[in-house]
Amino acid sequence: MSKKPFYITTPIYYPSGNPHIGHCYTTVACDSIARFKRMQGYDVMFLTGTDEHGLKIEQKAAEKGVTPKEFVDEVVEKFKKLWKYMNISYDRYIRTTDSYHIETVQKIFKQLYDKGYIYKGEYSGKYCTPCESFWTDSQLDENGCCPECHRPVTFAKEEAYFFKMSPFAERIEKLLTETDYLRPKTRATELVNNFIKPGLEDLCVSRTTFKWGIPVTFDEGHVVYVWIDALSNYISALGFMNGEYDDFGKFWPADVHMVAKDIMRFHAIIWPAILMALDVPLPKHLAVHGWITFNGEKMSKSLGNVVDPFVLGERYGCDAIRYHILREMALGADSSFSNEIMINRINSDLANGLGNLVSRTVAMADKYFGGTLPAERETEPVDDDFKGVIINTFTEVEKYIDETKIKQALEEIFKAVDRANKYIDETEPWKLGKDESKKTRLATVLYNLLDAIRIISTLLSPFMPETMPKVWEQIGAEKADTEYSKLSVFGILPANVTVHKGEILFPRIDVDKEIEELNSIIKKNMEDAQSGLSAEEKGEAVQENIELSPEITIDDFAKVEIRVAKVTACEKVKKSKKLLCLQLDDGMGGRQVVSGIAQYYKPEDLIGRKVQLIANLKPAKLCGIESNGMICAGELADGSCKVIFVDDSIPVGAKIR
Ligand code: ME8
Repeated sequence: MSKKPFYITTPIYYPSGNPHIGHCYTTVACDSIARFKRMQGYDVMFLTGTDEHGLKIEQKAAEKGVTPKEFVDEVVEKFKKLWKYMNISYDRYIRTTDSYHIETVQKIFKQLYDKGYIYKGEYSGKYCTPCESFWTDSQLDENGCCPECHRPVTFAKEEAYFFKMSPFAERIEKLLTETDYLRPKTRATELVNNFIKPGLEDLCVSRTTFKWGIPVTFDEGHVVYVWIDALSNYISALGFMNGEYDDFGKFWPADVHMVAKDIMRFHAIIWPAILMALDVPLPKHLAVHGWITFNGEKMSKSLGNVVDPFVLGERYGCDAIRYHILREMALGADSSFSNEIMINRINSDLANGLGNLVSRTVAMADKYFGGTLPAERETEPVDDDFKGVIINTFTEVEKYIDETKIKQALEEIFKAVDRANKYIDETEPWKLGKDESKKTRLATVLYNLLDAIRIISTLLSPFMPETMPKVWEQIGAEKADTEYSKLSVFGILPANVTVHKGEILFPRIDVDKEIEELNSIIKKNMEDAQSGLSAEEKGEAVQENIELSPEITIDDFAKVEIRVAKVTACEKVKKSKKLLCLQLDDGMGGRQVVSGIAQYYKPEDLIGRKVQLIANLKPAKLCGIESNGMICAGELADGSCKVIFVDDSIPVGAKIR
C-alpha cells in the first residue's frame, strides 16, 4: 500500500542577514512535525528555502560591492549550515533565484494576466522599504508608519501591474471564518475586519524602480514584485508549471503552511486569492505563531538583538535549544526569550525530569541485576495507573500534532515523565533492592520504567532527534521497539532486556554562571550588530553645528534632581498621537509622568524598564493629564528620540549625578 502524502512548509526566509533563533522556531517546529509524520508512516515533503529577490537585497549587495546573487549565495550557505547544525530534515530547499522557480512565476504572472486578474495601472501610495509593502492610508498605524514594522513609510508613484483581489473576497472570508484553514481561528476576526470588510484592495504585483527580481515576460522594465514571487514557491517547488519536479499532483494541497504573525495576512488572504485565480486547490491549514521576542521586541537582525543559535547549541546541545523554543511558544502567541527561562527549563525538564528518570532507572537495573533484568514478573495495582497514563500520552500527543499544537504535545510528554518519576517514589525500588525476596517485584518495576521510557523517548524523538537514540541505546531498545505502532502498547521491550549505562544526557547547568557568560556574549553580539550598521541606522546621525546653551554653574546643575525610576504601567493618552502616560515606581510612593514618546515606543516596550526621571520638576498638565516630572531621552538628528534606559542593577530611587 502506498504511503499517504504529507506536505509541510516553512516561509522562505530573506537571506538579508544571519539567521537567528526567530527563524529557527518555525523551521524546528516544521521539522518536528515532519519527523513525527514520517514516524507515523506518511510520505513527507518538508520544504524550506530562501526568498532572494527585492530592493532590500539589491541595496545590501550594493553596500558590500557584490552582485545580489553573490550576496545571497553567501547568506544562503549560512542558513543551510544552521539547518544542518539544528538537524533540520528538510526534503527540498527552494531558492527563488532557481531557474525552475523563475519559470513558474513568469508563467503564473502571464496566466493571471491572460485571465484578466492582472492589469496595468499606476501606483501612488505609501511604501515601506524594509517590508517591501505598499500600504493605504487607512492601513498605516496611528503614527502614520508601516503597520507591520512601525518604521516610517515614503510616498511612491510608478507604473505597475495590479492583481484584482475583490472577486475573491467572499470566498476568502468563508475560508477564514467557516473552515479550519486558519490556526488559531481567533485571528480571523482581525483579518476580516481590517482587510476584507473595508473592501479588499488590489495588490501591486510589479515594480519598475529596482531590477533584482523576476522579469515580467511581456513588459520589459517590470519585475514581479514580492508576493507572487515568494508565495508561488510552495507550488513551484513541487514542479507546478515547470519541468524540474513532478510531485505537485502527489503533495498538493499542502497540509500545513507555518508562518509567524507578521506574514499572516499574505498567507491568509493573498495566497488563497492567487490560488483561486489559478483554479488551484487551497492548502489545508495555515498555522500562525507569534514572535520570539527579546526585551519586548521582535527578535530580528536589524534590531541587533539576535541570539545566536550556534552559540546556544554549542553550550547546551541542539536538542535542548530545540526543546526550549518549542516548549515556550504557544500557537498564536508571542514567546519572550530569556536566558534564565531557557536554563531553568533545561535544568528542570531535561536534566532533572527526563535525564534523571533515564539515569536512575538504568543505574538501578545495572546495580541490582548487572544490567540484564530477570524475566519473571510480580505486578501490583499501582502499576496499572502508571501504564494507563503512559499509554494515554500517545493519543494526546498525536491529537496535538494534528492540530499543530507542539507546546501542548510536549507538555503531555513531560506529564508522562513526571508520572514515571512519581512511580519511582511510589514503588521505592531502592528499598526493594535491599530485600532478596523482593527481587522479582523490583525487576517488574524497572521493566515498567524502561518500557515507559521507550514510549516517552520515541514520542520525543521528532523534537529531540539527536538525544533520543542515545536513550534507546541506554535502555536496550532495538529499532523495531521504537516503531510508531508500538507506542500504544505496553511490554514491547524483551522481558530480559539489557541496559547500557551511558553518558549523562543533559548535564545540569550552573544558572548564575551561565547567565553572566551569556549576557556578555549577547552584549558583544549587539555591539557587533550595531557596528555593522551605518551611523544613521545606529541612531548616530551626525550632529553638525551643535550650539550649546549658555553656561551654568555646578550649583545650577545641582538644582536638577535626576533619579532612577521603573515603569510599572504605561498607556497611550487618548486623543494624542504623541503622548504616553507612564506610572513610575520612584522609590517615593510612585508618580505619573506624561511623555511625548508615543511615536517611538509602544507601552509594552517600556513596562518593566528603568529610566532617568527629572524628579523635582514642577508638575504640569499635558492634554489635561497631570505630569509629575520628565523622563530623559536622547534626541536624534531626524527629530525622533530614544529613551535613555538605566541598567537594571541600579536601584529605583538612586540619584543620578
Ligand atoms: O517574511 N520570532 O521572510 P523573513 C518568530 N520572505 N519567528 C520569526 C522571527 C521571530 N523573532 N523572526 C523571523 C519573510 N521569524 C518572507 C516570507 S513566505 C512566502 C515569504 C520567522 O526572513 C517567521 O516564521 O522575514 C516569519 O514568518 C519568517 O521568519 C519570516 O522571515
